[in-house]
Parts: sequence; structure tokens; C-alpha cells
Amino acid sequence: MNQRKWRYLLPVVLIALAALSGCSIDQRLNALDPSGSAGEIQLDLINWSIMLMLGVFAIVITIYIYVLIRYRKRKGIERMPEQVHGNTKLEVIWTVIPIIALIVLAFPTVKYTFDLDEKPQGDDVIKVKVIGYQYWWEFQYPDLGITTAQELVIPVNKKVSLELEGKDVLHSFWVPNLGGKTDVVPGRINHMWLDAKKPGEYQGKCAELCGPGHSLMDFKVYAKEQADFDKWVASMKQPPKQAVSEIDKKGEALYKQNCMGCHAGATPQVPGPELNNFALRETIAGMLPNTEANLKKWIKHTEDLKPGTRMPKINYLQEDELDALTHYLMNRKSKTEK
Ligand code: HEC
Ligand SMILES: [Cu+2]
Repeated sequence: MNQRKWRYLLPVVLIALAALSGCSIDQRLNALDPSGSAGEIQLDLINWSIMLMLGVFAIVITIYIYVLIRYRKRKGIERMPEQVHGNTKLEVIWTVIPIIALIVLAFPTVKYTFDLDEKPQGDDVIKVKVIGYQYWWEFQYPDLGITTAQELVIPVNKKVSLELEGKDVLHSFWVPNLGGKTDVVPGRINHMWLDAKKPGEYQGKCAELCGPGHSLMDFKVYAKEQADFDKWVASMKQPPKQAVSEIDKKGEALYKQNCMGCHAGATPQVPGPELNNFALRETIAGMLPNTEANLKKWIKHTEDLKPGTRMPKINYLQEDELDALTHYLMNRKSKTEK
């Protein structure tokens, strides 16, 4: 077998693999199917530059193939084709065409860059401060006086103005289906905005390698109809109801003893997520569905579930203590909620 025949094998396999991997795009993380204006703007720009590049590619390849065929070595024709050197007209043409192509690309790029950089103003705009920690997200709503973690809740069709800041290392805030991504940098405040055109759940990710727990630094954006959003805000603003049952009182005491130092302490040992109204959350640590069984699992196995997390494993509690603690937390929500 002629060895040279096989030299095409590697590129063909690589291209086939690339094509196959394209088919398995995770729809929850798909920047090519935006559900918000910021994502649409970004997709427009992607399409615009790809079209332009495809145009350039087509012209260059056409000329290339034409020249290959037209000037190939043929039987009976021994002479070399004419050798051109220093053709001013040609040089001007191939300098001017790329300049025009770059100008054509620059217009939408500059316009969209400014559009995305704008800080939306007005009574309608929801302001959120996003704080990135290893390996979780805090969301503060300064105008509404609420703070939550791992879940950014927004009303549909309203612009959300985000102020992003890091507390330890570099992170990056990214919700592919809505738009992004923006660096989250310690000691610096970055801005971005987004909106969601359909109610639903959108997956978010930290997009900057930030340590062993990076791949699990997930969050969600829940876009709700205005009325549902207002209801959520009202529930979040209420203080959690008092513990009344024996078990909840025991749980509360254990919580104050073992957890409050990091969770919502005034001077936390290690800043941890706000757990007031924790029962209203859908997830634990951005990665587990919020059920009592998962809560126990999280408390006992934090570092196994999320490598590098700053919440230590708490495995010294007795079974009945853990029961009381999780019972208390699972009921930690405002009076208005059932
Ligand atoms: C040393 C500080 C510290 C202590 C003590 C601590 N935590 Fe945490 N906790 C954290 C940090 C930091 C996180 C964020 C972890 C992550 O996602 O990387 C966290 C996350 C959590 C979460 C997930 C919250 C969310 O937003 O989804 C729960 C629930 C939780 N802790 C419960 C507890 C309970 C219950 C106790 C007491 C038994 C406790 N923690 C003790 C620091 C602490
Ligand atoms: Cu991160």
C-alpha cells in the first residue's frame, strides 16, 4: 500500500470529529440561539463577520483554483507562465480591498460595542450587583433591598443592569443564551446588561479558570413574568418566619452555633451565601437540586462535591442534629410563602 495515500487520514478524522462535536451542542449553553437582546446583538456580529470572511475565502479560493488549473504544467507546453513583479495596479487593488473589508466590519463592531457598553437608565431597569467568589455567586438588588446567591431572578423584557466585582480571583460571568461574557475582577467594577425575552431558566457559568471548583461554579438566571417577579421580591423582602416547633428551634440553635459565623455574619470568618429564605431556592451551591437529602449531603461532603470550596465538611453533627438543622433550613422562608 502506498504510504502517501494515508496522509489525508488525520485531517479527515479531525474534521469529522469537529463536525460531530458540533452536533452535540448543549442547548442550555448555546450562544447561537439567543433569548435576549444582548445575545442577539452578539450573534449578529458573529454572523456579520463570518459572512464577510466567507466572502473573502470564496474569492481567494476561486482565484487560487483558477491559477492552479490555468497555469499547471502540461504536456507539450514547456514555457513558464509570465513572471510578474512589482505590478502597482495589482498591489493597490489587494491593499484597498482588505481596507474596505475591515471598514465594513468596523462599523457594526464599534456600534455594537457601544450599545453593549451602555448603562441602561430609567425606572424600568433592574439593577443587580454581581459578586463572584470561589466558587459561588452573590446577587444583590440594591433598589429592592434583597440579596440572594446562585440564582439571578429577573423579570422578562426588562433590561437588567449588572455591576460585577470579584472578591478573590478572576472570574467571568457568562449566560450563553442571554449574552455576556464579562470579566469579574477583584477591586474593579465592570458593567454589562442583559434581558430575557421569554420566561424560563437560563444556565450560567463561570468562564474564567479560577481554581479546582471552577467547573462547578454554575448559576441560573430565572426570567419570570412581571407579576411572578413581584411576588418573588415580596417574599424575599419578608424576614423568615420564626422557628416555632421543637425541631426548628433546635435547628435554629445549631445553625447559630455552627453556620452563622460564615453565613450572614456581620464579620464573617469566610463569606458564605445568604441563607435567609433559603427554602425559596431551587439549587444548593448552584449544582444540586434543593432537597433535604441533598442538603444533608452538601453539609457532610462539601469538599467532595465541589473541590476547593471554602465551606468545610461539617461531619461532626449527630444524625438527629443534622435532621433538625436541615428541617429548619428547608423551612427558612418568609411568612407569606406556604
Ligand atoms: C467556614 C465558613 C462556613 C461555615 C462554618 C459554613 N458554611 Fe456553608 N458555605 C460557606 C461557603 C463559602 C459556601 C459557598 C460554597 C460554594 O458554593 O463554593 C457555603 C455554602 C452553603 C450552602 C449552599 C448555599 C447556596 O447558596 O446554594 C448551604 C446550604 C450551606 N453552606 C449551609 C451551611 C450550614 C447548614 C452550615 C452549618 C452546619 C454551614 N453552611 C457552615 C461557608 C461556610
Ligand atoms: Cu470562577
